[in-house]
Amino acid sequence: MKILFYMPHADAAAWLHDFARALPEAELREWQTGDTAPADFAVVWRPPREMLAGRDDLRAIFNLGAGVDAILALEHEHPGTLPRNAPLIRLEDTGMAPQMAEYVTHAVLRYLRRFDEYQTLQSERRWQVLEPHPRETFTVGVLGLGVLGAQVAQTVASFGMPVRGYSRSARQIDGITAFAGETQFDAFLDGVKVLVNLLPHTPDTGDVLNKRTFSRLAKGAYLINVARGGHLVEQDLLEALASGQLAAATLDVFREEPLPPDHPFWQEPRITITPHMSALTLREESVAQVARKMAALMRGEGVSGVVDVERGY
Ligand code: NDP
Ligand code: OXD
Repeated sequence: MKILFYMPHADAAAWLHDFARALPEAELREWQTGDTAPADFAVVWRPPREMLAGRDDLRAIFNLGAGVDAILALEHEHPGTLPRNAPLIRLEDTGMAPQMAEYVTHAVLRYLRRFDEYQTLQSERRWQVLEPHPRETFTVGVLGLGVLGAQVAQTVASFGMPVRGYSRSARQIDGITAFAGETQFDAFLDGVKVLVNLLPHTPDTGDVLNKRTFSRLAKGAYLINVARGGHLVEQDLLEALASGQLAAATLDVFREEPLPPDHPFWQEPRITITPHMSALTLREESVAQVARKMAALMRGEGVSGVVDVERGY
């Protein structure tokens, strides 16, 4: 079995070492420009077009992340980049779900207990107890009830806040009030106090965090965006903060990453910024999952995590 690897800014030697341990029979190589030698599998993160175009020998492409928006954007820009018969397979959890649950729960509790405001009071040397937010109306709405969203929703619900979830098809998750499809979108949003975004970035979900969406939330709501920067209309967020419709936001993802030094978000104290770290790709778990799926495909078996290219996730 021949495996091509491409992951910019990663320790390629360490990844190849771990793959070699998991699949001792495999021949592994890091892809270099001009490499068109045969391969069975490509393991990639944000690959250049030349790596994949015309590679009809591939049995599958493994995306080293949960989101496939970047690789699908490449296909959209240059149709035919993805070999026709090789499925695109994404990571499923591989340790990202608990990280995401920690990140989002931390942000939700910070707002519930008003630590963001206590931080400001401390900077002004003011000793003042704030009226607590009532937990029973501190409704958290999670956009996306997939591998990550479902675990986030359940973890947040364990702290006693009402939790709603929104997906494309109907889902049933213990302790979560579920909404599905466009016709239930407004009912999902109405009165939500903390909106968490864990949707994939697709043609249907781009710009979903916009003025209209914010206007349906409770006055003084909070936004937590951990999915993709392309979901957020940036100017609408700044205006919603200025009007008080939103009280604060925690953002882990941005339209342009790294966030440019002159971006207005850096100047807005009610926006908390982290550098796309809410759920990092973990090498050990990812190699184990990908290696297991490669072995299954070699035996002619099906695997989960296959992306529906038309749907975009
Ligand atoms: P999944 O594919 O498992 O879940 C996607 C969820 O979104 C599903 O519930 C799906 O509905 C729902 N959905 C998709 N399109 C729509 C739509 N048009 N309307 C309503 N619901 C929709 O993805 P994951 O949970 O694994 O990951 C989610 C995203 O998180 C990734 O795509 C990625 O962008 C982001 N991410 C960010 C990271 C970070 O570090 N910031 C790390 C990892 C991921 P249905 O259940 O019906 O299919
Ligand atoms: C992912 C990410 O999609 O890291 O996995 O953002």
